[in-house]
Order: sequence, then structure tokens, then C-alpha cells
Amino acid sequence: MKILVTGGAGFIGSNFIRLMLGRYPDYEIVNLDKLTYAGNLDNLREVGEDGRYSFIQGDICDAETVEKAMAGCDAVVNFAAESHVDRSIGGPADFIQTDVFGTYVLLEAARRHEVERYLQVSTDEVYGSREEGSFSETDMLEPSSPYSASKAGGDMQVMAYHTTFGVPTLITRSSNNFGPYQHPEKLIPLFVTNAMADRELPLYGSGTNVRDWIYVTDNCEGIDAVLHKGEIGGIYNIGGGNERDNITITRAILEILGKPEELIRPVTDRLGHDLRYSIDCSKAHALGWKPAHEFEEALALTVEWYVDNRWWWEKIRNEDFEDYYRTQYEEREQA
Ligand code: NAD
Ligand code: TDX
Repeated sequence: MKILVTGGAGFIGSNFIRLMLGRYPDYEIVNLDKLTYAGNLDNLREVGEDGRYSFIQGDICDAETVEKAMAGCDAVVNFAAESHVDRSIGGPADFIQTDVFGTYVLLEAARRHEVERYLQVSTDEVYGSREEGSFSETDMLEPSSPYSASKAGGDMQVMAYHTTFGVPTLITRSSNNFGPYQHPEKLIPLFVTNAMADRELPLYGSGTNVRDWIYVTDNCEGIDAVLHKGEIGGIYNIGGGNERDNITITRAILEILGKPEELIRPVTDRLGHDLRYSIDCSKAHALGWKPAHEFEEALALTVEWYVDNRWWWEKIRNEDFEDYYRTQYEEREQA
């Protein structure tokens, strides 16, 4: 099988490429990635020399580039997206462009190339927040942020291309991923790398917002299961079953690193901050997939990875990142 992976230089996409090349000796992977601030070829150092892997730098919104990249591919797995909620609040345009329009460009090409499978990597955030119970795949979408609204827009295009044009689509909606190669703008790597430098941990609002955390390779295995065994036209929730509030995660990180709780700094809340995400994953479980990692152990492994791989994140936490960070937190304090 030859798979076009888009956004493969990001956090989850790079973990997925590694998994697929390791698991399927006769598969080929074409990675199409724009290399935005979030794309990083360091994430794929080990596979760069593999003859079954090729890389194209390009934008999924550019029909000509997509056309060339998809030639000869049997399947498409779309990870490419603007993915950070806080950035979407600061500027939604890139989110609508990539997450909605880019998805449309890929679907058009998938339709023309008659690919066997088009898998859209989506998120549990499209359902919105709920205080009790869990969302199933048939629940309505009530996104809260420009990010989740853009992802929902992408999902809707995917569903329409299946119904109208018969494109063989699949959608996975996963919960919050964590693990190696996650950009330090996101909660866990931000707090780990801040705490390592004895910097404060900016915890939004009351710290009681709940996310369901999944170790990244468990999500990648879920995507693999859906790609190979999912019912065409189907949507599959992929969750870790690890609901934790942010203050619990923060304390756990400090404990692993042996740092004091005085580093926790409550800051003004994120606008439109969803209180709780929760998904029912019985459909994905019925495919034979289950997450393999126990949360506390996987968190400790993740912290250890950031401790051992300063070379990776110190390049990313550069001047541009520190400028972004200052704007984020200065604005929060002033609010
Ligand atoms: P990421 O931000 O780490 O990576 C995104 C990648 O997409 C980057 O390599 C970037 O360069 C690339 N990209 C962005 N715009 C592009 C464009 N126009 N053309 C080509 N490439 C482009 O994101 P991630 O955390 O790895 O998330 C991957 C996917 O999974 C996203 O679709 C995201 O919405 C979804 N998702 C993420 C999580 C999570 O917890 N991280 C949870 C659920 C779903
Ligand atoms: O500095 C912070 N302080 C803080 O309290 C940051 C960056 C986050 N938070 C809170 C906000 C959330 O409640 O931590 C929680 C997790 O935040 P993020 O890491 O930004 O993730 P989230 O907003 O939940 O979205 C993530 O999971 C779903 C990904 O970024 C999305 O791409 C994915 O769809």
C-alpha cells in the first residue's frame, strides 16, 4: 500500500509514519507537509533514509501540489492542520484556510484519483463540552473555538464527499494526545520544559478543566485499525479513557521532576474554554483496538523523553517562541 500522509512532520503524523514503516515492511509513505512553525523534520530523523519514505514540502491548499503528491497513492491520511486552540483565538484565518479549505482540496484530489481510503484525523473538540456522560459519533457538533469549528467544517466536507461523490472516507476523532515530539506550546510539553528551567506554569482559570489524555502511539494504532478495518463512511472516537483535570496533570509533572508546587501560577482563563471533553469509544473497541498505555506510566515516560531530548525542544523554544509566549501571557495578565 502507498499512503499519502499529510502533516506528517507534526507531532502525531510523525509518530504515525514511524509506526507504519515499522509495522508494514511493504508499505510506502509520501509525506506532504508545509513545514509551518509546527512542522519539524527532526521528528522524522530516523526514517529520513528509509527508501520507502519520501518527503514533499508543500501546502494542502495548493491543488497542483496535492495532485502530484497523491499520484499512485492507494490511501490518504490527513493530519495537516493548524492545531493550537490559543493561536486560533488570536487569528482564526489560517485555521479556516488549512482545516476547511485544505480538506476540500484533498477530497477533490481523492475523488479524482479514486483512492481506496481517505482518512481524516479529527478531534473530540468538535462535539464541544459536556459536564456529564460521553459523546458518541452520532451526537451533534457544537464546537466552541475557531480551531474546533474549523475541524468540524473539515469533518462536514468529508461526510458530504462520501454521501455525494462516494469518496471512501473515514474519520477518527481523538482525545488529547501526549508523548514525544509534541510542540512545547501545548500543556504537557510547555509545563515540563518550563518546570525544568524553574519557570512558572501558567495554569488557565481554576485548573479544573478536564481532558481525556491518550498516549500518542495508542492514537496512531487506533488510526491504523480504522484505516484497515473501519467501515467506509464511518466515524470513530479514539480516546485514552484517562480523564484528568489540568491541576492534577500539573501536580503530577512537578512531582515527577521533583519541583515545588509554588511554580504553579493561575492566569486569566482561555476565552470560550471548554470545561470537559469525554468520548465513548466502543465503536473503535469493536474493531479490536484498545489503548495499551497506562496513563501515569506514559506521563512519566513522556517527561523523561523531554529531559533526555533537550536538543529537540531547545531549537523550538527559540526567540520566535518566546515572543509568542510573552504575548500570550502578558495579554492574559492584563485581561
Ligand atoms: P501539529 O500542529 O503538531 O502538526 C501539524 C502539521 O501539519 C505540521 O507538521 C504542519 O507543518 C502541517 N501543516 C499545517 N498546515 C499545513 C498545510 N496547509 N499544508 C500542509 N501541511 C500543513 O498537530 P498534531 O498535534 O500532530 O495534530 C495532527 C492532527 O490531529 C490535526 O489534524 C489535529 O487537529 C488532530 N488532533 C490533534 C490532537 C492533539 O492532542 N494534538 C488531538 C486530536 C486531534
Ligand atoms: O499554558 C497553558 N495552560 C493551561 O492551563 C496551556 C497551553 C493549556 N492549558 C489548559 C487548556 C486546556 O484545558 O490545558 C488544557 C490542554 O490545553 P492544550 O494543550 O492547548 O490542548 P487543548 O486545547 O485541549 O487541545 C488539544 O487537544 C485536542 C490539541 O491542541 C488539539 O489539536 C486537539 O484537537
